[in-house]
Amino acid sequence: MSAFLFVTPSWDGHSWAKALRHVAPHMDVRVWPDCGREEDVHYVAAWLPPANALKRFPNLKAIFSLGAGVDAILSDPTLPSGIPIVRVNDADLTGRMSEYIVLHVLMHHRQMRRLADNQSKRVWENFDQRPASAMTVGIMGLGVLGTDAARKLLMMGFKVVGWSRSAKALHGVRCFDGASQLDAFLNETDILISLLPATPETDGIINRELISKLSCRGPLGAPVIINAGRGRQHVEADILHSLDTGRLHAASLDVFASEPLSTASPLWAHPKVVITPHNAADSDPAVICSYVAGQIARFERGEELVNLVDLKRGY
Ligand code: NDP
Ligand code: OXD
Repeated sequence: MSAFLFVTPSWDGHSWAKALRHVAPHMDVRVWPDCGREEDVHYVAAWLPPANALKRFPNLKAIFSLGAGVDAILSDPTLPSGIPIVRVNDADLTGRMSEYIVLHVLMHHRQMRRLADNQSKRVWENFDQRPASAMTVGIMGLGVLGTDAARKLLMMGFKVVGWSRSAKALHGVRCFDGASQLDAFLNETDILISLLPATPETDGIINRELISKLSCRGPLGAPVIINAGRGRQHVEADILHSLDTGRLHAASLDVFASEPLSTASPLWAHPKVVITPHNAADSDPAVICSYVAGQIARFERGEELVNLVDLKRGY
């Protein structure tokens, strides 16, 4: 007996199970907490699994993250060791993220909030509007998502710079890498995007000091931050302080240190903040289940799993 278990306490696991049964009708698919015999569970697919959940399955062969980020799985103190962890790398999710990035870059660049405010007051204000080529977008994280977003921003005419851990060569993108080149990257950046994973190195990276190093030479006179990576990366008090002093022009935040964002957070009502509920790039059950079923079929034929998480790097 080989069973597949969905551990998705904050999502409807049954609709995920239905999608997997559709593409792999032969599979014994179960939904947490109804695990059945724990020895039967060979594969788990997880999103925000409860701590200590995965150690219960002695015959686990692979863990699938149902999103691209794996920080919640890796933070489990009793995560079974030696089990491969596969993350999502799929064109559907990547395309959704690039939609979000292009949307928010354009929204700030074309000052849509100012226009909406003017409309609400019946004000006809034809302010100066610069072309995309006057704006440099800096992307922290040039992985699967950052690379696609960079490509699409270039197509819109923006200048694009990028920063990653290891050196990269991307056509049309000035690439920086490592801690020693971070300041040079920030100095070029008018709109900063984070598509970094959550790791100890990226925790709190978007703080007052980093913001003070961003360019103020862009068309808006102060930089913009768009965080679609992980909420632990930005320091909320520093974002608010920088917005209130004018050092930061605006921020789009899709991810937060604690989700859902507390109704008491001052971010909600801040006129320079755009909040989205961690939906920059949703995981579509039909798409992701066919990706997972494909990986299991490969694995059972004796082929390698792909898009494995590197536990040493933490992403
Ligand atoms: P990848 O692993 O493909 O890319 C991660 C990138 O970050 C790589 O370029 C990596 O550098 C870089 N990086 C990691 N650590 C550092 C560091 N310390 N300093 C500099 N660069 C660093 O991930 P994806 O592009 O697929 O996804 C990125 C993140 O986006 C996910 O981990 C997740 O947190 C978030 N996400 C958010 C979603 C949402 O809806 N808001 C949806 C999906 C993902 P290198 O290339 O050198 O390894
Ligand atoms: C994520 C995702 O990692 O939604 O946030 O894929």
